[in-house]
Amino acid sequence: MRTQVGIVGAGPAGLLLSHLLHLAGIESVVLESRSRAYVEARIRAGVLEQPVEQLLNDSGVGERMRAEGLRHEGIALRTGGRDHRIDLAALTGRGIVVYSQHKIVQDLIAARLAAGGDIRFEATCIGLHDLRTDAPFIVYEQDGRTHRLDCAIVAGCDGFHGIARDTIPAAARQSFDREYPFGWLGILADVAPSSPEVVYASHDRGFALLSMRSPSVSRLYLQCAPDEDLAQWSDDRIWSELSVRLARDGFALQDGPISQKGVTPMRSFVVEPMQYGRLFLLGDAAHIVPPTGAKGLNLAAADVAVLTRALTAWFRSGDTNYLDTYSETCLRRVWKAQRFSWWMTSLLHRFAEHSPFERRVQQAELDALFGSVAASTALAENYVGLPLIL
Ligand code: RFL
Ligand code: PHB
Repeated sequence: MRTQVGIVGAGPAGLLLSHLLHLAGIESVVLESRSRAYVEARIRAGVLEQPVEQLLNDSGVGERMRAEGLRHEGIALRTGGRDHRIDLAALTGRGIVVYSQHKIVQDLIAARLAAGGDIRFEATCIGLHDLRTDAPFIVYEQDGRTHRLDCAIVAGCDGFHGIARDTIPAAARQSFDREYPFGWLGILADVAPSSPEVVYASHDRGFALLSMRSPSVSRLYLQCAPDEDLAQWSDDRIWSELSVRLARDGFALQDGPISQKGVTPMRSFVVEPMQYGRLFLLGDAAHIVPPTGAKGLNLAAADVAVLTRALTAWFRSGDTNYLDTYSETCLRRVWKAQRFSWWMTSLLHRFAEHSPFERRVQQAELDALFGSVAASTALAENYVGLPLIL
């Protein structure tokens, strides 16, 4: 079997890449270790930056997002029982859309299959070979048999725990890693969101976040230990901790049945470069951000935009300029998002190791932000999203 671009992973990065390449007349095959049902139900990100919203609309997969996505023009930062609203629209002229990642995955799979696209589910890649030649190939297992996919380019879109990144010899890559001394306990609940906009709360007992998925489904998070034992968290305990951390005069947190619970450890990670011969890394395979800035999915989409431009030029005319600068171009945006996500995380979480002095400095930084249009604008510009290609 032969194709132009062999794509490992059917998350948002792999699927969007396959879709945009198809629009540019480039063939691909997507190999995904999980089932279609599994990837279509995996609950993850929810906040789309404006440039990503536009990319989905411009490429013809935005119909359901336009109908069901929740358009927000601001976010609230809550501390000391008071809200400071970051007016995204007034500060930047733009906003965000709250729309579930798993719906984007569903929309992209539907679009690829309708266009005759080749996505192979339950097909696990076990090796990427001859990456430094012009005839690389992927070995994968499906239906108990081993198969080979020959391609001109391999796109490693297999997430943080995939195989693509580790295929690059250790001497040819450098990793930058930071683990945070906490995680997030996230829930999905069948209850109308208690706030019309996303709320980021900094509290002495730890950070909390109120988000949503639809007018009747809420998504909330609590800062917790990175290895927090979920068994210790009854629904009642979760709701009562959320109401303490999200408290504000005139605000009442509505509770409801919890349909999903999970703990996510928090880390920042980047591998450089994001290319090795004919292998290109995209999305979580190359970088992880703590979710406080809501950047992970958005960064994956930006990598896809950069690689699509590069492959379009290369397949059309043999022009290697964009391909040669793929990693450098992506990393400019990746590091800006890393900085922003680290800063939002540091600003809003409770760090056990902080001295009383450092805690006061953290509070003063929030206060300085609230008192400054310039600082609020810097936050807003990053939150609504930098241009996809910097
Ligand atoms: P994914 O989505 O992990 O997809 C990788 C796919 O590769 C498959 N795979 C393989 N397939 C074949 N062979 C192999 N050997 C394979 N190994 C792996 C996997 O099964 C999977 O289907 O990576 P991708 O496409 O790069 O997308 C990245 C995003 O999923 C991620 O960055 C976001 O979800 C992060 N994130 C958020 N991002 C945002 O932009 N806004 C948010 O509000 C936001 N909130 C979040 C988040 C992530 C969270 N968690 C659970 C990590 C909130 C949470 C709680
Ligand atoms: C979410 O809705 O899941 C969400 C929102 C904002 C974040 C992270 C996650 O910063």
